[in-house]
Parts: sequence; C-alpha cells; structure tokens
Amino acid sequence: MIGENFKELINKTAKRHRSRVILALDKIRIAKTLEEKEKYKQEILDIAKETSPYLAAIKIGYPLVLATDLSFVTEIKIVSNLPIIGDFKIADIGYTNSLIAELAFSSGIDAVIAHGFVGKDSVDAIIETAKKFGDKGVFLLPLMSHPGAKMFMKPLMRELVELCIIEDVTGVIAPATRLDDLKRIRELIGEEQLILAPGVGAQGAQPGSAIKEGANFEIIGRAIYNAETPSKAAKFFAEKTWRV
Ligand code: BMP
Repeated sequence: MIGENFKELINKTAKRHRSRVILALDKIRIAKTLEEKEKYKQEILDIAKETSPYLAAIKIGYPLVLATDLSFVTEIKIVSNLPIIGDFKIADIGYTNSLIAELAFSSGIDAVIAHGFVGKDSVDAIIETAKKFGDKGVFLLPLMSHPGAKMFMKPLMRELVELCIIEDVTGVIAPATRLDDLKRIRELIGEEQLILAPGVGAQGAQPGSAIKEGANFEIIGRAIYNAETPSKAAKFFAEKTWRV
C-alpha cells in the first residue's frame, strides 16, 4: 500500500489527541492590502493552533492556497504540528498530476486527494511521486457528499472503488451524507484502507455517524472554523467521534 507512513502518522496523532476529526481549513478572505492579508493569515494560524489539540490532521485545499500561497502550508504545519492533507482533487493527465503532487509534497503536505475517474495512468503518476517523496499518502474519491454526486459518480461508484483497490491507495474519501454508500464502500475495500468522511455539520450529517458505519475519520470544516470558539467546537467533535 502507498502511504503506510502517512497512515501510521495520522493514527498516532488521532490516538494522542483522542480525536477522529480532520479540520477542513477552507476559511477565506479576499484581502485588498498586504496588511489585510497578514491579518487574515494570522487568523488562520490562530484557528490552526487553538484547534490542533483536538484534531488528527488538517486538510487544506484551493480556497486557502489561492487566498494565500503554497508556502503558507509550512506555517500551518509548524503552529499545529499536525499531518497536512492537500485537497487539490487532482484530475489531469499523468504528467500534470505528477507536477501538482510534486509541488504539494515539496511544500510539506503529507497526503494528497485525487480523482480516479481520469484513469489508472493518471493515478499511477501521483503514486510514483508519492513514493519519490518517502511514502506520502494518496486518497481517491469514489463518491462525493453533495447532491450532484448522484448524477455521474454514483453509477460509477463500484468501478471507482475497484480502482482504489487495484492502486492500493492509502484510502478514500466517502460521504457522511450517504451512510449506506459509505458502508458499502467499506465492505468493498476491506479494513486496511482509510476512509475519510466529509459532510458532518454544515452539510447535515451527525458527528460520529460516519465512524459508526466504518469511516476512520470525519472531515469537518465550517462547523468548526465558523464557530464562535473554534477550539470548543473542535473539542466537541473530537469527543463525539472518539466515543463511537
Ligand atoms: P464542510 O464541513 O465545511 O462542509 O467542509 C467539508 C470539506 O470536505 C470541504 O473542504 C469540501 O471541499 C470537502 N469535501 C466534501 O465536502 N465532500 C466530498 O465529497 C469531498 C470533499 O473533499
């Protein structure tokens, strides 16, 4: 399996913090001046730091990286001391995929999220890059959590899961908003690969519900970073996901 090191890292962190929560740090602000940008970055670092004792990892993606820059990842890593997942939903030809993965891993990102629907050679390119960087994590998306996932992804879910098995990726993203499908995905992929489940809080799923059906972690964004006290919210979700 690719990403055994990442799996060990996130599991150790989860145990230490008694939490199965991955914070989706998507909070953005369009800064008009350098001063505003610095203020925004400090706000993000404060959230990362205050929530970190209650998290297993932080997931960053296009919103945060486009609002700042890729090197900001290092600062988030330093203040939080957590594994960082780069959610760029990589979905291109193999060559371009390897460039994106290389940039992500070079910036200190420990695992990336990619689409499998582009085909095996595209995924292979990411896995090769993950190996080059010392067994980084690679996650694929066999089904998403939003309503539109029913259109094209749901009918292909089984084939997309099969690719995750063939590629022996670190794990998959599966929806907390569709627990029957999540359960089915767990049955199909077996016990080894990790399942990270978004959809808790803002998208309506209950905390702990995905863990009950076989997910290893729940990805939670708005319900934590938009809370009045993000650390309190993170603590609440940590307890809910750990006690299942
Ligand atoms: P929130 O809890 O604010 O809804 O955030 C969920 C996070 O998980 C977002 O970063 C979103 O892009 C991501 N996500 C998702 O919601 N559904 C999926 O199927 C896959 C995702 O990566």
